[in-house]
Amino acid sequence: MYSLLSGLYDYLTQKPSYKILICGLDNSGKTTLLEQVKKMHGQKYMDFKKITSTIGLNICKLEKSNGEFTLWDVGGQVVLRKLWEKYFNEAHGLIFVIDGADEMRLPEVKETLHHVFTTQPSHDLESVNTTTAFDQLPVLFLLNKQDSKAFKGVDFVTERTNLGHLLTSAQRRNSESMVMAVSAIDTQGIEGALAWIMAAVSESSK
Ligand SMILES: Nc1nc2c(ncn2[C@@H]2O[C@H](COP(=O)(O)OP(=O)(O)OP(=O)(O)O)[C@@H](O)[C@H]2O)c(=O)[nH]1
Ligand SMILES: [Mg+2]
Repeated sequence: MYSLLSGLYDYLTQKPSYKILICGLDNSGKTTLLEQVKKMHGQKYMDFKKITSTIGLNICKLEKSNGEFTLWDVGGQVVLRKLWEKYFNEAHGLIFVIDGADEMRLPEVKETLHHVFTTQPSHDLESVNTTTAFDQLPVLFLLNKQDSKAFKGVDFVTERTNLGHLLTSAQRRNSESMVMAVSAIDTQGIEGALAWIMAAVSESSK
């Protein structure tokens, strides 16, 4: 009887769990951001100076009143980008990190965004449905390195990467998108960014 009641209690009090994928070009600051989030939440984190380019997957779990959120940080090197697809189907939301201080790589950001948001996942090529894996997910575009003197600003980056067009595209009108500036190093904007993606993810899963 006790185990039945405790099972029922667990079921009723169970929080929904959500997965949020963090992707973007190599060197944009995804892992630094993830480790900073851990630090801000009193979790064990890696010394930022010791972070090297990601090959596998880094994870951070956050318990919030509206659910349990798992952040997945994947590698952004060219050869690893095709692996992002593996996580698309399971993700409830996406954070796409852009180095806002690296003007030289903005054309590559533009090309990658175009690929991610307008190309079908390879296993879906036969499908007649022309939406991409991300069209239905809330997406937060984070312009990182706001602390840097070379930071270009939201308007400049949005224009150079064609982000504005992407945000208003027909496919994305059904799901939430946002652009925010942050600094993974000095924490500027991170709290607001997390609050936005968590609220968007839990709302869109209702
Ligand atoms: N100034 C500044 N530098 C940053 C910031 N965030 C990350 N960096 C630096 O950017 C470099 C790359 O950071 P990573 O976190 O390894 O980048 P990543 O996106 O995880 O790279 P991959 O794992 O290769 O995809 C490091 O030298 C970081 O210290 C930031 O907010 N401001
Ligand atoms: Mg990394």
